Amino acid sequence: MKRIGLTQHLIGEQRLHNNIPAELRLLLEVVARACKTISHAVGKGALGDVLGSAHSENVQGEVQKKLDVLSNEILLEANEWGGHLAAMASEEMETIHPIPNRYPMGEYLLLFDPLDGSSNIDVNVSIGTIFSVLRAPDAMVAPTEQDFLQPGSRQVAAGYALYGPQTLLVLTTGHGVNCFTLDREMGSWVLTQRQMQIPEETKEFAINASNTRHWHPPVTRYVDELLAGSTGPRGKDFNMRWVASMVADVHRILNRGGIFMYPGDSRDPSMPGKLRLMYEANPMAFIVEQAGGAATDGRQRIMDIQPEKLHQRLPVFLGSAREVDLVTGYHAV
Ligand code: AHM
Ligand code: MG
Repeated sequence: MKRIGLTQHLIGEQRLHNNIPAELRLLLEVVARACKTISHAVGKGALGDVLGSAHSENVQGEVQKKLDVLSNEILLEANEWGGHLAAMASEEMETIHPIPNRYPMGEYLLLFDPLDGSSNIDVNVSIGTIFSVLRAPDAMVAPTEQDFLQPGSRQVAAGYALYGPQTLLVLTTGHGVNCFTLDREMGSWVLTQRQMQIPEETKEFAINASNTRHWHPPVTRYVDELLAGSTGPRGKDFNMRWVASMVADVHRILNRGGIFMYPGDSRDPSMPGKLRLMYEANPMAFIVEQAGGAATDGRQRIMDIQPEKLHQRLPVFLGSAREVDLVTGYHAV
């Protein structure tokens, strides 16, 4: 089989669709390279002295792990100097990170969750990096947080790296979803799955069931119907899976179908959900839609939401379109 690397794939896509100018290609190559470095650090574990807490908190009040901080630094350093970006934003930083004056300023904005699945970092369960690319507004002189607040439908690219038994890179630039496997000996990303499509028929769902008692009625109704199995209204048995790393759960759904839910619940009205719109839900929604699935917050398409804050949270329902439509419909009654 002829091996196609990331660069060759991106150039091929540009020739077909004229959607990846050289500057965007450079950006994606640099992000992919940073993910290789993160993968290497993750793989060292205790031998690299990278496990455990960094003894600091991020803006969301979550305790940062050493690998959260390290992955954030790797992405910042890799992307600062290339001239392709105007600014970056991250789950781990309170506000945006403009490109320092000593480097040329590019026309893209990059958002990332440097290491998603924090609770799995120290226990050797799959974790990942999620990223989203936006175009900087035309007349922008010095980037501000406001410049990032664009709906997900404006993303020009999104992807995730999955650090599991294999290291994978899943990427969309708006013409389907492709998956690359890291060849660890060669240090290169090799195209291994083209045009991924989420199967429509599914018997699998993902939700943190420990929150059951806090759910709102539409979520309870939907999950109860799944749990009722072959004797319930769905007429078939469903299986439950929850990795607690969104990247791993989404990757399973891309390959095998299913629905991922992190609903809002009745605990804290100021927390409409756990996941963040700009660097978790939007990139995943873009990928899932490009693979034929759907993504809503229970009421509307995630990518239509006009963001109000960089670290805005929301309920998330994504995966096989029929299932997402069903639970979204339950919110309307
Ligand atoms: P993180 O960005 O701090 O890692 O949080 C996001 C993660 C998702 O990857 C995952 O789906 C969810 O939070 C897990 O939540 P829970 O701990 O409730 O299972
Ligand atoms: Mg996260």
